[in-house]
Amino acid sequence: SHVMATPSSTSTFVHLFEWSWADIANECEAFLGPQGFKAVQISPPNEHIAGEQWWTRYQPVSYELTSRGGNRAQFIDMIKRCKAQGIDIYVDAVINHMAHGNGISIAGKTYGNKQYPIYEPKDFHKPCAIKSEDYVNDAWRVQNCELVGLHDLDTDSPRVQTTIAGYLNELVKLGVAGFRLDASKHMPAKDIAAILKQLQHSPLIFQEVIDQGGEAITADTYLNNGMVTEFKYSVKLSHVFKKGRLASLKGFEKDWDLMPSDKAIVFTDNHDNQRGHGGAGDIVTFQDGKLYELANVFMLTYPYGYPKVMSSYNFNGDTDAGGPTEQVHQSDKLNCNDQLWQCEHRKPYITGAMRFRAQTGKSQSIQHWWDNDKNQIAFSRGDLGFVAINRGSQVMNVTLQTGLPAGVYCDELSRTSANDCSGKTVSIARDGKANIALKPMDALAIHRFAQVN
Ligand code: LM2
Ligand code: CA
Repeated sequence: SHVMATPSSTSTFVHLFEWSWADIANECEAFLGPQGFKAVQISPPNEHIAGEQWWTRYQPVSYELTSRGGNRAQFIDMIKRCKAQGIDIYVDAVINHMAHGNGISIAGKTYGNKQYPIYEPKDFHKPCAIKSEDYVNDAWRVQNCELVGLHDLDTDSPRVQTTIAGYLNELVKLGVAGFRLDASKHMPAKDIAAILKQLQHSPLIFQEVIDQGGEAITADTYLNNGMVTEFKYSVKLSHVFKKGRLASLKGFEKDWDLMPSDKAIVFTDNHDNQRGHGGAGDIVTFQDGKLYELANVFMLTYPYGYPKVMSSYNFNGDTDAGGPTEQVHQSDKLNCNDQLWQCEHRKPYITGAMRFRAQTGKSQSIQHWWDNDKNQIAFSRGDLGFVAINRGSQVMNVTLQTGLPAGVYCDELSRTSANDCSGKTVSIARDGKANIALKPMDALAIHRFAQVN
């Protein structure tokens, strides 16, 4: 039976959206392992419909490991090479539904009339379409009807539950350490519980439930099964960074009515809402440049939830567009640039904030909160670290209590690696106070384990 795996408070993971298995293996070795990320969320590895759009991955034809990400051998190689770097793999498991209509899969198989290599018509709910008003007033329809025409599996049936559990168990046997359960809101929590009960190990589970309030189905129903995506965080954090006041972030966990920290998966943006799909709003994304980096700095340095860094590609306004055809890692170059893969996780401030979280995770307390009532804030992580963010248009120049012992500290965000002190430094006096100077749209994060001797 299922025992819940929980992440450590020092951990951060990254969604390498639409990256191939070969690229992910290379990234684990070249960057993620050496920098200290905990895990990668990969795009769905199951056999899916043919087509160029990114969302073909969300239309399963079978649970065979043939996808745009690569084949089974490449999948296994990725897991091994990432594991050797200390990096876990989280699979995006699409288990609420199968592909819409009739067609051909990426592996050349045909499907149609609810006939798939692993399912037959009796494994599905009677067809009905989820209408937008159902989300507000009809929980049954949200879970038993079809989401955008995707044939809805009868997740209440023992045969379907065993088939899904078989898929997840197979992945765990290959070394997969966690699952994002896609479209969890569209499955009754008790069906998910019955599937998880059949798992032979304890992978980390996080359920994708879009709950921004006001709907018939609420995220809290799912907390007994594992972690849950906290969409309120993404929307509200985006709002504050784009058009609010950073000072209003003081005590946000209570103000925003969020789920408990140890249940929450948090993110600035995700693969859906960054392009106007699932639960979109006015979301902060890579297109916001420095503002986006500062939002990530806040997410990563503040002790709430298990943070997921989004790693995207330029889609030039085409919200259906698949990823670049160029691989990220080519023999002579790295295709991380404005036109192709965005590699947000490699932006120095984002990577640096991830390292800060790894170093300060032992202290969950926020102390010495300071703000100027506008867009300059600062806080300490107990006596382990101190953060300041200036999203304002004025220079920040203020003497603050840091809660840290006297010394000269290296800023984790602006140094080029964890072994040098090439960026800003902060001098803390005997009384714990320091002069904090930041240009507009800048931040710093210092901690006990990066000091000038
Ligand atoms: C999810 N979470 O609950 C994913 O995060 C989201 O990306 C998925 O939608 C969705 N649930 C189903 O797994 C994406 C995409 C949709 C796309 C579906 C299926 O956002 O636009 O729908 O995947 O590929 C597409 C078409 C839609 C069509 C449907 C069926 O956009 O117009 O509906 O395929 O052919 C007839
Ligand atoms: Ca369903």
